[in-house]
Amino acid sequence: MRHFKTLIVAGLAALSLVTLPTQAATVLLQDNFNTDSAASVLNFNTLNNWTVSNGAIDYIRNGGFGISCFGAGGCVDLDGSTGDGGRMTSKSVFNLLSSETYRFSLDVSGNQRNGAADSFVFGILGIGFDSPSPLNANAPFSTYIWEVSGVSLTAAQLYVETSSADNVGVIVDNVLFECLTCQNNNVPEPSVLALIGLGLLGLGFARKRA
Ligand SMILES: [Ca+2]
Ligand SMILES: [Ca+2]
Ligand SMILES: [Ca+2]
Repeated sequence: MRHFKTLIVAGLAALSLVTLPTQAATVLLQDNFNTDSAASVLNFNTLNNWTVSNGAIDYIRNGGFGISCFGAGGCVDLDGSTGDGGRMTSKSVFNLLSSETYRFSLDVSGNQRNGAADSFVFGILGIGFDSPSPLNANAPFSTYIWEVSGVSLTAAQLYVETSSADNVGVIVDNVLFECLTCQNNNVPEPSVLALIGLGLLGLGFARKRA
């Protein structure tokens, strides 16, 4: 019983290490696509934070192929160059709690290359998605927001996908996934949970030895 108590105290200490100052929302994933590659790459499949499936995407450096990203840096043409637009799925998985509200937002423009209007969807696998109206080629960047609450799901993954199949798709930049209601980062990413677990193990062993 006493040992159990010790573990709880150790857990609280470990949690306090990853607690950030009070803020309005807890950022769970943020990606501006600025460091994935130094150059534009067609049919790119090594994004830092996303896996590509169900087709292909192109990685764009600002100005590449005549495409403007949201600013300097990089972004994604959601329809690569294989005639089959792709799906990006987050490598990070999230433990979503039904008591919290989450917001998934991203900046998206039209294809910028005079192609037909393009559809896209973005959402969370296993929960649902938002499907904005198709974007005309010259539609400027706008921020699209989808909020979800009252759902409980472990290993939730974000995704963005297009049905475009003509090699020119919507341009995606600045993905942000936040918990709007979480206090004190009480929904850490699994990677952080793992670190806490390791910390607990270490502290447990240290206590035993002492
Ligand atoms: Ca960017
Ligand atoms: Ca393309
Ligand atoms: Ca298209």
